[in-house]
Order: sequence, then structure tokens, then C-alpha cells
Amino acid sequence: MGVKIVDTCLRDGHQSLVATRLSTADILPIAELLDNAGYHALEVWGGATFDSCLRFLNEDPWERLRLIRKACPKTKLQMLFRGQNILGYRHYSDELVEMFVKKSLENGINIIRVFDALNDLRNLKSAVDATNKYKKEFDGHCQIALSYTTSPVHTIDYYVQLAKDIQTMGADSICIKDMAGVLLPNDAYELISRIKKEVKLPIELHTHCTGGVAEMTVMSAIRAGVDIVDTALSPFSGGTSQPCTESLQYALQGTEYDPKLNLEYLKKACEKLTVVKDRFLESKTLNPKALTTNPNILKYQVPGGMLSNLMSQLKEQGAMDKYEEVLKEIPRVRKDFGYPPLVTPLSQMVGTQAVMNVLFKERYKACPKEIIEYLKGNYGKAPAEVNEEVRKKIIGDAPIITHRPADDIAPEFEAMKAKYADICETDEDVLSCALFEQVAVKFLEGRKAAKLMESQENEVEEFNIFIG
Ligand SMILES: [Mn+2]
Repeated sequence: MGVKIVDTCLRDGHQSLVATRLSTADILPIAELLDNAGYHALEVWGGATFDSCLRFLNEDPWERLRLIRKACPKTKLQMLFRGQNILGYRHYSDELVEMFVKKSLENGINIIRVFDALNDLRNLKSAVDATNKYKKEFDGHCQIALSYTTSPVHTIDYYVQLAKDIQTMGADSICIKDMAGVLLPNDAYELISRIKKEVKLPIELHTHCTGGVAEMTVMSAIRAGVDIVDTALSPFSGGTSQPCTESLQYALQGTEYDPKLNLEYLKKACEKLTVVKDRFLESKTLNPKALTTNPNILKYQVPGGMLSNLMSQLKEQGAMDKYEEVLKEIPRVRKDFGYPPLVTPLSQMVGTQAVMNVLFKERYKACPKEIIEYLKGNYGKAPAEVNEEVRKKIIGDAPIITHRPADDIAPEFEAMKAKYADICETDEDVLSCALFEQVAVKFLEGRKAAKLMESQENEVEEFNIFIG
């Protein structure tokens, strides 16, 4: 059996390269073609797509999902789900997580990939339980992703143990999620061989081309027996995105790993997606920098997105000369905070802290409020010991929680439903409000106003017909 392929161009591909700006109208003609190409799945929803629909595109993310489902009757659809954070940036109540999972499946998702930034499996429990509860009814699949990073505690042994725990927890498959693109070919080989030996579940690899090693890493992973690989259709591949789908098909064609994708359909989809890409190049939404290989991320072990954030923060402060110093400060901050993986939201938090440490010329003189919450235990358990001196300096004698943060969150759905009864037509609308209150409310108010206008126009028309 060949390697299975998940195409990410309709989620991570455009999230990585054009700030998640593909519209549903851009997506549908391509989804229709990819549906015939023989993929294991298409990643099309979750991550930043939900927020981006409401915030920038004036689109209902649920409607997008339903339309993609219609356009893709043959292929499984996949989403990325941030555990207890769902698709947002704070922890939500268990009941909200369960409802979001159920509605995602009901509206067309098959594979739910859940992960937690800290690999604190307690933060995945309600999403995993909910997926397992509803998966039979909706042809669902529960995948748990481990956030891959490098540090003295993030050893191969650590990840093998984590994979075993993931299996015990009730996942249908495991993903190695290398969000920063720092997994090297030999490490991938060892990691996947070891997990294969000790865990029965299918393994998927998700990496990024940012540092220039992804294709080598993918090949290594394939030789080690990885079952599924994430790639992106050529126009939205490479740079900070995934390796190219068509190239991998050519590389493996006729071998025992042949993914057997239909190149004719890939070509047709590529032509359509290229037109979309050119539009983003013209509008400069697609910065050629995002397509440039950046081996520095391998040296500093930070994601590409974090590097560009740092640069813009320092530029704003007129302190670009401190760039190297900040890069050196990042590992120090990570160590003090117990080596959190640098993935949303921790990457932004650690980066901002490193900038503050350098600009204030004193460590932890000032801190973002998210760091204070993190040190109080409100994001979950840090992977390693936190530097207690640093913690004391930042939060003093404030209490630290060691239980699962969501244990403290009361159900919130009904209150949200009552609060926005005048603009919410469905439970899906209520979930949108619960996740991104301000932007969702603005979107739903706009939708209501547009509908009102339409019905008034119809009335006038009817009246004209009557008197005419
Ligand atoms: Mn990714």
C-alpha cells in the first residue's frame, strides 16, 4: 500500500502564505477537482480559517464548510482543532467543546485533528471524547497531534511516551505536527521508526518547508514507514507552507510508496489555483519572503511566523538593531518557562517576553498578561520545571492551579444564546459568537440588516406588481 496524502492547500497552505485569505468562491472550483484526485483527505477548515472568514472575508465559516462538503462528495474532509481552545485563543467550557465537535461533524468534517500547544493531554480530553462519541453517526475520525519541538526535555523517548499516551486516550491516528519545520531527516526517521514499533495507530507527518529540509524529512519519514503525509498543491506549497503534492507524486510514482494521485486532476486544480495565487502576488498579500527558504529557523528553532512577528515588533519600536539579541533571549525565556513548544499562542507569548526582556534591559521587569496566566497554570502543565525565581518575580504569591484549567469554566452556551437571540438563527451562529464574540456579532448583524433590506425590496416589488 502506498503513502496516503492529505492536501493542505485549502487550509494550512493559504494560512501559511496569504494569511488565510482564500474566499469560498476561490476554494470551491478547486475543491471540486481535488475531490477526484484520490486523496486520503483534504484539510479545509479549522486553524485560522474560521476567524478569517468572519473577520476579513465577511463569510459564514459554517456555510463554507457545507459548500465544500457538497463540492467534495468522495473525499474525507479534515480540520485542525486546538483542543480546549477550539479555534480561539482561550480555554472554553467542556460543553462548548463538545457542541463544536458535534456541529463540525454534522456540517461535513470527517477527520478532527486536535492538538494542545503544551502537549498537556488533559486539554484534549473533551474534544477527543466528543469526537469519539459522535464519530459513528457522522463517519468521523479522531486524530491527536503531538506538537513537535526541540529542547532538552523533548527527546525521542518523550515523544514515544506521548504517542503511547495518545493511543491510550482513544485516538484513531497520530500526527507528528512540526509546525515550525524544524524536524530533521534523521530525527524523523528515528522518531517514526520508534513510534511505529510501540504504537499500533497510523502515523501522519505534518511539516513546513520554511527551513529547507521538509522534502528530505518527508522522504526519511516515508522510508521509516509513515502512513500519511501532508502536502500542498504546487501554487500554495513551499516557503512557509508544506512540500508540493505533485512533486511528491512524481518522486514516488511506480515505487512501493506510490500515492496514486491522479495527476490530470491535480494539473487542472493547479491551473485554477495559480490564477488565485497571481491575484495575491499582485495585491502583495503574498510576500515573496514567505516563499524564500530561511535556514535561520533551524539555528534558532523558532517558527517562521514568529521571526516575522519579532521583526515587525522591533521595527515598531525602532529597535531592529536588537534583533540578534532577542533571538538569543528566546531560548533563555523558553527554559525559564519550562520549554513550551513554540506554537500558537505560546510562540507569540514567548516572543513578546523576549522582546520585553531585551528592550527593558532587565529580565521579566514587564510581562504580557498571557504570560502571567501561563505561570499561574491557566494554560495547563508546562513540559518541564518552571524557574521558580522567575515565577515569583512575575506573579508573586498568587495561587497556582495544577488541575485542568477548563475544570474552572462553567457552561457558557445558553448564556451566549440568550444574549444574541436577535441575531443568531442557528446553534452554529451561537458557537461563532462564543468563539469570536466581537467579529461574529458584527458579521451576524450585517447579515440581518442585509436580509431585512432584501425583504423590503421584495415588498416594494410585490406592491409594484399589484398596482401595475
Ligand atoms: Mn502547519
